[in-house]
Amino acid sequence: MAADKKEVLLIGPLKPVVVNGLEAACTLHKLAAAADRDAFIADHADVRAIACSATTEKIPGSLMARFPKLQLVSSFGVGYDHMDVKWAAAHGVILTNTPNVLTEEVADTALGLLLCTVRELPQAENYLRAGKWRSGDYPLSKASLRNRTVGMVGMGAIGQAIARRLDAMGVPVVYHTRQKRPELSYRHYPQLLDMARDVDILLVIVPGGAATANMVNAEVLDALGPEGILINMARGSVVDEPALIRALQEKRILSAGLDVFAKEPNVPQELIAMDNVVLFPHLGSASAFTRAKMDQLIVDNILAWAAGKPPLTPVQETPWRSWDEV
Ligand code: 8YV
Repeated sequence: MAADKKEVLLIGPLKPVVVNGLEAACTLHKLAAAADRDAFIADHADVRAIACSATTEKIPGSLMARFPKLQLVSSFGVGYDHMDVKWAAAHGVILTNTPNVLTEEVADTALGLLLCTVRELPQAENYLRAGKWRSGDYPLSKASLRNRTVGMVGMGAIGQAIARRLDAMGVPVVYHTRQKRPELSYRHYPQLLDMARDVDILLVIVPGGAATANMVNAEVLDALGPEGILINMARGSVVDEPALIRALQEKRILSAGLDVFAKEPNVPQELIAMDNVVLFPHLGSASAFTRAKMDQLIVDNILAWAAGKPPLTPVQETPWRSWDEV
């Protein structure tokens, strides 16, 4: 019955899976369609659930505070550094993300970026397209995966999916996390610097946010050394971008493959000008197949809430106990 429909505020792009999925069961208020964003928020201050359809939409505490009855923010993306988790935890708001459904896709993309960077595949393709092959072969790639160990910075679900792929390719894997994962047989490094000294590829796949900000800094890059390759599949914030640019320019590391940047979609001109980097426009999960699953999970978390059931994928900082009153 229409009268029973829950009110939901949608922040972010009007994606068909999200809009259709939510409109089937809820009354949806679309912030993206509002002429005056501020007035629209004030008019809908009573909503108890928000859907957020893009990680580019920031959800600070000051925004959540404008909805005094807020119980749930169901967001797109496995990463949730765009939301103020501390505020939500302190105010009893459950945040949900979209893990699991993108794990294998992001791992596939990571392998693609790794191979492109190590074997210079985009550069070689450009060489062919520019008609240069007729005058001679593309130079041998400076690096190979055959004589290298990959040091994973982060070893969550996506990190492990990447490591499984590297296992199959016969590439040794080690990892750095704050806590050792006893269930894994890969060598664990408690200190990132020690691992950077021992390996020649760092593959970054940790959550963004304050705890990991700039953890790959000039010191880590110098420990990686002149044969070193950095692959970042996580968040731009994890790497000190100006330090990385300097290390690449001064050949203190060999090359980098980057799917993420500090100020997306703005990519520093210095990186664009370099031929020893491979740059992807944040492609990790970006297939129609996987994005539809992520969008559906935004909807399914809201539908669970609307039915008074536990959310499917609350983030660990805001575990679900009960919806006092839905
Ligand atoms: C998206 C991601 O590509 O899920 C995440 O956290 O980073 C990716 O799946 C990204 O959110 C697009 O902006």
